[in-house]
Amino acid sequence: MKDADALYHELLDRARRMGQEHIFAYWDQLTRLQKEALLRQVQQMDFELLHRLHQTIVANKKPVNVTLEPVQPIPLPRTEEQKQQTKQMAAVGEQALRDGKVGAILVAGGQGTRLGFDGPKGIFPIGPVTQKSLFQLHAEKLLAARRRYQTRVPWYIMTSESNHEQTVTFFEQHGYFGLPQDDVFFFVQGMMPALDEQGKLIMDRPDHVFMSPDGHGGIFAALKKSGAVEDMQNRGIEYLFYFQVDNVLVKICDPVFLGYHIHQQADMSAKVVPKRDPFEKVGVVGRINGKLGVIEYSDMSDEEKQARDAQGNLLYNAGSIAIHVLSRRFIEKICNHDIELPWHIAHKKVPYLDEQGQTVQPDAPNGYKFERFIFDALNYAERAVVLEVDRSEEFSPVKNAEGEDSPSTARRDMTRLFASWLRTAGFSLPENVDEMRLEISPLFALDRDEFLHKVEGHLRIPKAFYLE
Ligand code: UD2
Repeated sequence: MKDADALYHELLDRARRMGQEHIFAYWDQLTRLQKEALLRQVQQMDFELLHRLHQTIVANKKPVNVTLEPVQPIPLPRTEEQKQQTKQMAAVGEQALRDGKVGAILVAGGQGTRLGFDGPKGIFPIGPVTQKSLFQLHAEKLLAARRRYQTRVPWYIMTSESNHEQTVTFFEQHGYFGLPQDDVFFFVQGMMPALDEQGKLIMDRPDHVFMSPDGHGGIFAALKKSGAVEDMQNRGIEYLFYFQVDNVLVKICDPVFLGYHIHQQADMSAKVVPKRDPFEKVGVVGRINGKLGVIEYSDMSDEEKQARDAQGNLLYNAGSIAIHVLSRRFIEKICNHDIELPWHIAHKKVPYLDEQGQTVQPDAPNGYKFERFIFDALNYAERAVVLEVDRSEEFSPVKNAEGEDSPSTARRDMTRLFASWLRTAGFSLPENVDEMRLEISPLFALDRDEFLHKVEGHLRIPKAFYLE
């Protein structure tokens, strides 16, 4: 670091010009280490950007006119022709996997506030019988895909400052769940400060400006900064399968989805399911002001959420399950700033300092946080595939401690899926399996077809059943 004193004066001057000099209010009371930490933090700050955000977003709260139109995804294969096409696309995807052109990206930087779990969400125990963690479940799917296609699939995992160490330690303690350590690449996403109603930075300690993760859209900057993009280039990775940590049913590196994306030379693609109900908390893939994109549930009006078409179906029904394929070239385009993703604003409770310099946890929202969303990149895709998939086979997220989208519904949905595999294979099971706990390791079978190949005959399944 430059001479601390000189840097302090330079940054104080910069802060003063932007009306933010209060961040140095406690300067004289700080230790040398605290001073250095604060300088390091302020040095990274883009005051101009924060000023623009305050001007354009916080100060200017006028509603923006957005036109929304539905899109028709590629439907689930029902006709013979559609089934044939699905097979062809799977073959394309499988070839890319065998050729070592596919990598996986997991975003796991979120804070999991709604689940109320202390620690990275990926370490949450979820296996219905084994209690294996979300991370292990995903890792085993990748390991199984590597074995099936005799390939390497580098795995890029985005963490945030608050959970990075715990995440890496968890992988180390578990021997990377059998994956070669060289093929697991952790990278940390960026942070953004918050602004109060007056556009001032919020301090949460005398030596620290409050910061929170910059959203999963921060992935592009973080991929570049960490060297992950370079790593993809060096390995000849062309397609990245993107998923979130919370979905227990995600078909990691699904060859059908990869195949469609590759066949249509898409930049970015998205999987969707029909919404469970008008108010389900998923974004909707649609045309926003004429361009393909995702409108987040919190940005839709109740009228839009409930709108119906002539057949009585929800008009905006393409629920985004946050599974994408991105071409590496498209990622590079965004990383090189050819494309700037917008910032979303959220009015939240942000810890702040009272007049005595004590940290206060507010009871009501007092600040604005800023996040970027990866799905806004769809707006810039010249070509994109939107593929409808079966919710019961591909989407069951762990979001809340109880009720919908919770650990118990995730375990139930895994059990139901495995029950359907077992039934197809001729096993006899009670009609309602919700009281049972069934689990089939990805290392035994990654999907229904593989399962059918491996098992034959009839068997009574005990109440708890695990197959590896
Ligand atoms: C997300 C989507 C929603 C729908 C749903 C499906 C957003 C804004 N909304 O809702 O449209 O597709 O998922 O399950 O994404 N994360 C980071 N860094 C961050 C913030 C989040 O890595 O700064 C990760 C987080 O760890 C998780 C994922 O992104 O894996 C989604 O985050 P979330 O749980 O906050 O999003 P949610 O459930 O509101």
